[in-house]
Amino acid sequence: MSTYDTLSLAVGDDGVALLTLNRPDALNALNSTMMREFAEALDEATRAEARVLVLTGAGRAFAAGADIAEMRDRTFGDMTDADHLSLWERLAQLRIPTIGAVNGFALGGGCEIAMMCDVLIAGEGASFGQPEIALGIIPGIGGTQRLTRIVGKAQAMDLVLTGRRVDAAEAHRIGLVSRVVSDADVLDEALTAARKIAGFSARAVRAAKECVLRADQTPLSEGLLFERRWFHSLFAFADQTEGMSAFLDKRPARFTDG
Ligand code: CO8
Repeated sequence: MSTYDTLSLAVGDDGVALLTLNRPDALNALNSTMMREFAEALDEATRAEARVLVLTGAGRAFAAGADIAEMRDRTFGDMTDADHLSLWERLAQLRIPTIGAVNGFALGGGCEIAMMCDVLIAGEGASFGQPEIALGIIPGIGGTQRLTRIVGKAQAMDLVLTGRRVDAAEAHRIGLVSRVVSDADVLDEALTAARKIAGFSARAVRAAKECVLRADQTPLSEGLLFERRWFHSLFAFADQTEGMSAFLDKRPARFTDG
């Protein structure tokens, strides 16, 4: 377990990394120290050869957004010169799957980070929203772009223009989250899913993630070709023979990443 000032990281022998945002007194508001440490922790998880990353928040929030106290006196020059915010994007660039375990508030930048995760598991008491409009700003790390791609224009406009919060049930209905479970079960559910993914062939998992993400970025014909090429490629590896042999032999597969 590595403890930073604003978060902690634990990478288990099972290949699952658990990254916990940890400023509970400020509802895990995302400040510049946390952004720097977040990038360092992602590097650490990569060095430790984590196969799946679970991201959660300590206390009663996943994250209630960017730290408003830190941001209030910033100028345009401060924001653009230091390129404040850019390191958060590192989460979206991870090659391994990421699972957000959302307890409580996921607002503003917190909702945007949640949307960078590949799978989102929310507790019944979770709430999501892009309340930046009420602060005289707009979302800055994907709240107008990822949200629109995930839930469509009608829902995204509603959330971004009114700043209203949606509860976990509504978030599930509009396709913002993958699963809703009881608040007490969120982390366990996420860790169980992470362990399951970590047990599969790493190359197949990487291919699956890359292909799904491609769907947002290419015309259908290109996406289908990309998927087909990956599908063919996986037949180059021993894990394909093992997975299919295990099925036919009626035994669990022993993937070796070979
Ligand atoms: N920034 C700084 N401090 C915060 C934040 C925040 N975003 N959210 C909560 N806190 C602090 C409160 O100031 C309070 O501190 P203190 O105890 O010292 O007064 C403590 O956390 C507890 O909060 P509340 O007392 O307000 O708790 P409530 O249960 O009454 O309310 C809410 C919870 C509804 C979540 C409320 O705190 C709230 O509305 N928070 C702000 C939400 C918000 O507007 N978020 C958007 C911020 S802007 C943004 O995210 C820009 C995104 C683009 C860049 C992203 C880069 C990371």
